[in-house]
Amino acid sequence: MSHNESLFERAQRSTPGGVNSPVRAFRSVGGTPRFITRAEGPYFWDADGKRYIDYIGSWGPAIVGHAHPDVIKAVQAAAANGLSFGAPTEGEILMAEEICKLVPSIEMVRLVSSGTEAAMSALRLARGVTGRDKVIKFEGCYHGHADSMLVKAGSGLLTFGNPTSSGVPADFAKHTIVLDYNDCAQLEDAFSKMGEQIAAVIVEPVAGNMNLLRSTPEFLQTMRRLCTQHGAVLMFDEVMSGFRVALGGAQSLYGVQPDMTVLGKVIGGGLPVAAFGGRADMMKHLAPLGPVYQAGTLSGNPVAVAAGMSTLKIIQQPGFYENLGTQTRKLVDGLSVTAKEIGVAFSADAIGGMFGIYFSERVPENYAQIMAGNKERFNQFFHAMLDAGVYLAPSAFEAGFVSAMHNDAVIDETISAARGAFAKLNS
Ligand code: KE4
Repeated sequence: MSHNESLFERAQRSTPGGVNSPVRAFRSVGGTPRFITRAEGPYFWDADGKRYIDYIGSWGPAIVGHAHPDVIKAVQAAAANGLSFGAPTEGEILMAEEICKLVPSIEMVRLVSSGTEAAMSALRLARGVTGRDKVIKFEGCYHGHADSMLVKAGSGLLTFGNPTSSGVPADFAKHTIVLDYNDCAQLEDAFSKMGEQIAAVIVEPVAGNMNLLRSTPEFLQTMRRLCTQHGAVLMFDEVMSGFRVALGGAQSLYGVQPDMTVLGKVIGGGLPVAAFGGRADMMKHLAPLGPVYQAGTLSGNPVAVAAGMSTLKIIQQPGFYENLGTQTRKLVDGLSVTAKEIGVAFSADAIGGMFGIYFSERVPENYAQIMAGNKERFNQFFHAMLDAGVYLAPSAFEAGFVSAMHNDAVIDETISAARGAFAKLNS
């Protein structure tokens, strides 16, 4: 039995599924999860000492590469001064000011400890500001596991949502309307029927939780127009796309300004920092100024903020995103060319340092097309790549992430591993 297998067996005795977050359990792809012992640059090593080229990067945070010396030094220095005070620190001001500088739509920001907490708090704020209950989300988008976000489309288009998780009261789910991503007609219809009841529209402007899916410019523009027209809050969940697809996030690429933005992942550099922010007139409804309550023992934690600030400093270096985009594009183009040479139905897409791979002829343009992809082939490809020392996201419905440390040699090694993996699919 491998060390990974014995650790997994033991983990399952004390933790449900043996993991602290479901996707890590490999249930979508099968097999034994790899227990990671250490990571450096574009690599991490498992409990059996095997090295992998890592394409999840902690699901986004490790954009500068694992164990970056500057980040480690900043964390060590901060930790030496104490881990948490439950009182304000200057570092939190610096982080807030940096976020407001880099994401101009954010006039004020509140730091929290996870993307779920940020999205949940932002939705409560939108409901508090508007005095309305309904929120619109989109099939395939994930905004963390707060009750009102664990909802799938109702039976009819505009019927109330149904919980996707047990434990979510139907009474909560009914306030969430789930529409199809990139469908402008549905948005128009929803607003024409219940515009004055809608507190917020929340969307991943570049989606990454159903695999990578680009929104069309008209989708975001329609959302912006309708929210303005009906007094609803337009909320971009950029927990994944923020500082990942571009320094200014997806909103800077599309030129659409939301009222609120949810952030996470990269701003913590691997430690727990997330945030929600936006128009000052809305943010001032938050306690202790206003009636919308939100709090957190470890919000703005000084050690986590040190990791985040060090990461934000590195990504602002000249050429950082040009390099990241070039390397990610090299990866997806190399995979596509190789698959074509071998005759495998495959496509891939990349935005900034985020990519999607699809076992379908063309890059999907909506949720249904993503779902129509060949999941079994992805799973075979995933394991062939894992055996070859390349760790992709363990699900056909997740995006992949490249770091600044994925240089040409790393990309070339990945492509040659893919050549073997594609060939296995055809054998
Ligand atoms: P967390 O609570 O996991 O920090 O963030 C939730 C969240 C919110 N919004 C978006 C757009 C997100 O992508 C996420 C979390 N992303 C997943 C990746 N599919 C985290 C991985 C996991 O669940 O273990």
